[in-house]
Amino acid sequence: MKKQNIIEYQELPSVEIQDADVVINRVCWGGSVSGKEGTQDAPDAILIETEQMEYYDEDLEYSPMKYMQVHVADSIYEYEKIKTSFRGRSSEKKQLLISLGGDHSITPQLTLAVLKNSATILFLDAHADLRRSYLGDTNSHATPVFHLLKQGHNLVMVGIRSMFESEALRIKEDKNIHCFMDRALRCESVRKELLQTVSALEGDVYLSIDMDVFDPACVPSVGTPQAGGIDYYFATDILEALFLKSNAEIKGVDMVELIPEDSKVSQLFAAKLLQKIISYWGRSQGVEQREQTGGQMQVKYD
Ligand SMILES: [Mn+2]
Repeated sequence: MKKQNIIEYQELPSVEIQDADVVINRVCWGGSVSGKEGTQDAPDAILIETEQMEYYDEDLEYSPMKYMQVHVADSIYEYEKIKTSFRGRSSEKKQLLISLGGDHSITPQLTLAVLKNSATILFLDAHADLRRSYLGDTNSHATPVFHLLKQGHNLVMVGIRSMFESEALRIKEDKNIHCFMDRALRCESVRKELLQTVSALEGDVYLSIDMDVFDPACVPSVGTPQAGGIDYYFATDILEALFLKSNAEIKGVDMVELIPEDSKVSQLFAAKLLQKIISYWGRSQGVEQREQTGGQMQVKYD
C-alpha cells in the first residue's frame, strides 16, 4: 500500500465523502499507455495546480467554493479497484463525481461504478477508441468506446480525428454513435449542431474528456498527441450546453490521458477545466442560494 499524499482541491479542507458536494477520485492508472508514459501522475499534478486558480468564476460571476464542500478520495493504483470508485458516497445528496486519470482504459470501469442504467456518454477525444483490443490488451486506452457500447450506452463523440478503418465503419453504421469529427467542427453550423445536441441531452449522462481532444498547442502533454483539436473556449461552450442548458442528470465526469510536464501548461489547463466543471455544476444545482458554509469560508484567502 502506497502512502497517500495529502493533496487538496484549491487547498481547501477535504470533508467526509457523505458530506461532500463534489467528490474527486484520483485514478493513478497508466497501465495501458502505448505512447508517452506518466498518466498515472496526472491526478495529483492537476490538483496541485488548482492552488493557482482563483475561487471566483469569471463567467458565472460567483465563487462556487463559498457554497460547496469537496472530498478528495484516496488514490487508486489497481485496475480492479476502479469499478468500486466512490464507495461511501451519499445516497441522498446530489454529488458531482469526478475522476482524474490515468489513461482512458479507466472509463468503462468508472461507468460501472456510477451508472445503474444505460446512459449517454459524451465522449471528447482525438481518437475513436473503438478497438476490441490493442497490442493484445482488451482493457486498453484504445478500447473504451468498444466497452461502453457493450455496456449498452449511447455515445456522442466529439473531436475525433484519428481512427482505424474498422473503427470508421462502426462509427458510420452503429446507430448508438453520434459522431462530430474534429475537422467538421471548424464549420460554425456543425459547432452549433453539436451544442444543440448537447443542450438537448436528457436522462443519465456521463462525460469523458480525453485531454488529447484539445489542440496540442493548448495541452501539449498527453499520452498520444494528435494534430488538430478543439480549444478551451469551445470546451467551455460544451460544458455550458451540458450543465446549464440541458436537462441531463450528470452521473459522472472523467478527465484522462494528461501527462504532467515541466512547463505545467498542460496540468494548469486541466485544473482550469476541472474548476469550470465544478463551477458550472454548482450553478446548475443553484448552490449560490445556500448559506455560505463552503470550503472557501474555512480558509484565509486574501
Ligand atoms: Mn481516448
